Amino acid sequence: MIQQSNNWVPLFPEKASSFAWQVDALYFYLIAISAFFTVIVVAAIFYFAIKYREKEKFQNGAEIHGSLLLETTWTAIPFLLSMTIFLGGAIVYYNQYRPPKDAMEIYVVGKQWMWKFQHPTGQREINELHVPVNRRIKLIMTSEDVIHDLYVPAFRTKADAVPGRYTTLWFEATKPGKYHLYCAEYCGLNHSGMIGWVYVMEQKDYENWLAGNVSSQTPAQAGRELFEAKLGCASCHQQTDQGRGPKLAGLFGKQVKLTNGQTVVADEEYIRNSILNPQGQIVEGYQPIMPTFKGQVTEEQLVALVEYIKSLGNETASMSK
Ligand code: HEC
Ligand SMILES: [Cu+2]
Repeated sequence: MIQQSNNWVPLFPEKASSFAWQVDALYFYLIAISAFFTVIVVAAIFYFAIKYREKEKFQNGAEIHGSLLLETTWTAIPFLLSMTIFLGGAIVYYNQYRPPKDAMEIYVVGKQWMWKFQHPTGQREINELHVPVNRRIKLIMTSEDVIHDLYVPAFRTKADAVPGRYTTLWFEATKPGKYHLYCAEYCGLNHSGMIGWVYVMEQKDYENWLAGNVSSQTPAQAGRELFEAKLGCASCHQQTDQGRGPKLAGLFGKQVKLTNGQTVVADEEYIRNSILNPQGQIVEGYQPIMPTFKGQVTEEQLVALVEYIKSLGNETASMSK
């Protein structure tokens, strides 16, 4: 199943994402520059060692004074070269660390010693991730215990999954196939077993796969249940502004004014913190009465709550279904 065919350097993992070639190009550019200067320097060492060897005892060399041309050249060339390295690196970095807005979002929870994935349609998988080809995928990751790091060599990308916060990683797979997935941060005894596969499928196959893995609930539906029934958030957060807590519809992505004068953007991290540490950021005009839910909700339930609150943004659309 693993396609190794059109792999132009046999030692390298396959290139299967939209930015894999950029990472490789940068890598080979750095290798080429290093090799070039290594050869020049080593050659010069030998050349001068022989040319200026001692031909006569206690010989004095001719004095050399500065040369502006020479000094300008050996300053300008390394400067320009290092700027190309910087620019190349910056471009690759920006591409990788700014997930596109239209990406499909999949939640990832790392724990000793497995990767848990949940699709927007609710399907869950462990140590396996099925994704459609040619589609931008954004992973929203966290960890239940220690720091892990999700790494897919064929996509040339990786990112830490950190307890207590959300990190993201995005990619667009360009070739159907089966690719290795690793934990790339030493995380304890069975770290080496924290591995799995990414299955990149044609859109049609992906839909079949989704259909064959019926899930009882989407994260947003599970979140709604928690919100309205199990955790009782709805007793304070109602559909109107009359409740004891602010109404949450349309909150996601908006600017929120806090009592300390700060303004923050309500992203996944903000919602997560609002649930676990409500006293940390108090919304302007409200009393600090929200209890903490730390220890009462699992990472997966948190994800569900975040997804539910996100889904309230387009409430009218989802209500009419
Ligand atoms: C006892 C009432 C109460 C309960 C129960 C409650 N909240 Fe709150 N919540 C508040 C109040 C009051 C605020 C505004 C003050 C603050 O930021 O702490 C708030 C703020 C928030 C915010 C930030 C809102 C914004 O406009 O920025 C979120 C998100 C939130 N709550 C989610 C939840 C969730 C999810 C639950 C259930 C797990 C929950 N709340 C349970 C009272 C409550
Ligand atoms: Cu790990």
